[in-house]
Amino acid sequence: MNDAPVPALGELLKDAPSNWGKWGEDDEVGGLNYLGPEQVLAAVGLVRQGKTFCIQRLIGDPKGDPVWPGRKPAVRTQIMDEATWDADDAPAFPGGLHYADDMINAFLQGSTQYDALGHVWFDGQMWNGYDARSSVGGMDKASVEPIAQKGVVGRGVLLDMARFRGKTYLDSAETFTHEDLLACAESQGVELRKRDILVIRTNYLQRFFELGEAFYEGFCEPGLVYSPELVQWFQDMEIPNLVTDTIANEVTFDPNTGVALTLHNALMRNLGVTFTEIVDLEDLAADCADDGTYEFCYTAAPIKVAQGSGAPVNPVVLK
Ligand code: UVW
Repeated sequence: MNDAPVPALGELLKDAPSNWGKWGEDDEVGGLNYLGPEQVLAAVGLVRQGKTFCIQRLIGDPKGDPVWPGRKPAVRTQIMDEATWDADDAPAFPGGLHYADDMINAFLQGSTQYDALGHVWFDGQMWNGYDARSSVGGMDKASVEPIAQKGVVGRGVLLDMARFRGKTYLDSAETFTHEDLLACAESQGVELRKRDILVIRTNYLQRFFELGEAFYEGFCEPGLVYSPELVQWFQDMEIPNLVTDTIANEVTFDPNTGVALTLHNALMRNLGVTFTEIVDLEDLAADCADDGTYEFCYTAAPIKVAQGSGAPVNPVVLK
């Protein structure tokens, strides 16, 4: 990084493309509007082998749950189990019914998740120009609720950047561009088309499973890096949904400007591209490498959380 002062997002993105108003002044799902019946039917037509891949990470994985710094992994608490029923004051149900109950206390962005379009902002405005004050006490605008209500079905394409670069996993702060995605697709023998759901594998979280808490020292994930050309490419390609196996879908700090999470703003806030993060692509990637088929029907429905800034999800990929 150079020594120049870090620009404000408003300055950096002042001439960047925007889709505010494109789907009406009340829109809350942005680029998911690109996924209509035509895209759903085309995606379903890609199901040829009957294979399914559930790409959520395991909440409560004994290896640990990687989360954005400052968040905490979900905690599952057992409330009732067989011991409950041994107690003197145990509830009694006719017929001898026993059951187990548990609960989780979790950041909505603490595992595999969809971000609401209003999840990030700058200069007091979020997706579609909504006032950022509408986030106070719960998202009254651009929450995850409309995304969960709509669901996501479309043609997904896996772009295995780790394999493409001949690495077990990408390095911290390693970047790639839309041109690298195109080169990766070409090497995999798959074409990227308009309105595709991009599913990008870095396998970077393998580092978390190897290092544990030391993973967070000097934290800077690898990923896509901002450029005006990249943003224009997403706009021209009408990309509805960006799915990756990293915590935040892009290089954490732009090596050119020092700005944090530029693409969250250029793509999510400005264009309405929905972000899906922390997916587990290992089984899917192995299968794609095995059968040479990198396109599939991608489906996902985050759980419905009123006013949520995001929601957990277990996307299902069908081949
Ligand atoms: C932030 O935006 C801080 O995190 P994420 O999109 O990874 O949930």
